[in-house]
Amino acid sequence: MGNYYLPKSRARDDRYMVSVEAYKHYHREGYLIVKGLLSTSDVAELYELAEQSRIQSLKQDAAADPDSKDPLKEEFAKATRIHMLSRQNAAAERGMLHPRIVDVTEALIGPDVLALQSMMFLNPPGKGGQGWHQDACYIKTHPDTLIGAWIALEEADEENGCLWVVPCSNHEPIYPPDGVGGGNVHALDAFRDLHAVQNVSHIDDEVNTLSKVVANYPPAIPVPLSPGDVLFFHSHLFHRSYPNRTTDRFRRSYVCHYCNARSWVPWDHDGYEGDSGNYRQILARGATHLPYSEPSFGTEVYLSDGEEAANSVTMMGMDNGMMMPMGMKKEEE
Ligand SMILES: O=C(O)CCC(=O)C(=O)O
Repeated sequence: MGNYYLPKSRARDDRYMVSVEAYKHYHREGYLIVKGLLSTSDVAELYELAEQSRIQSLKQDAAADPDSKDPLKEEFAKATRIHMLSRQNAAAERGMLHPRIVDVTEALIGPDVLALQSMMFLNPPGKGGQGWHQDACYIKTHPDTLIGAWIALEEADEENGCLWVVPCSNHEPIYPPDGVGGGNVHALDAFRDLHAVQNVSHIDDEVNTLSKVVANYPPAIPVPLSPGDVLFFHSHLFHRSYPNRTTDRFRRSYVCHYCNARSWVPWDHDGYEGDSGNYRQILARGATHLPYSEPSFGTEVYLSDGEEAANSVTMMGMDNGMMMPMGMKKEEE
């Protein structure tokens, strides 16, 4: 028998298996909701991290403004998100490399998966929200394989500012933001009629002109989620969130980005030296011929050895027009 593709992840009791329908839904509609992907204890660890980060930032601000008398007001003034905790904290790294999240990304964009970015959202009452945008506009991967995983750490609904998506908009190219030389369009000069957009991510649709392209679609849909549910979304999908309209609830979520580990990644959160930032990103599954980083806090990842990665089926044409795997032919000889 010849060499065939071997699954990249070791068998695990808690391995999440993606259905064919789910795979098709993701590629057709640009998103996939996986209910209950993370356990209560996984969510509790990330929720605790969000709380610690919030309290820490409160302390820092209290020190900066010792005259402040109103802790609630001060709290509302906090940043709504913290980037790249996964490079500073073991729990954040575990969250980003969670095997069940990587199981899904392996099926959707893998088999080889690079973990790139993590963002902890706090979104206190009255805060947060990000207008229409496409994630690949911000993080370039060649080939373009970026995917986001939005992990709910508490109930996220329309009131506290859940995500909204435009189904099927993942088939759009990236619209280049005005004034930055084409942004991250994968083949800028190859389009006849691709136009620039202004103020992408601005919360006001009058100002953010990507909203005019969004208007070509049926109305966007909200994605309410419960703790442990994960929304996977394509990096070309039009999506947004609104400010938290509640007076008494936060909207904590952990959002991570991944790409196929064979993609060249001319991006890193805080810069890089050389041609690409691949060497700063963690190989979360499989193998790659490109540089990569290992987990800093010892989180276990399931990688393939070099020999396994090299295995593949080589096909040869037969006289009758059929294709025959080379390995099988060799065996018959
Ligand atoms: O969660 C949010 O409020 C916005 C997240 C988002 O749009 C993103 O991660 O691309």
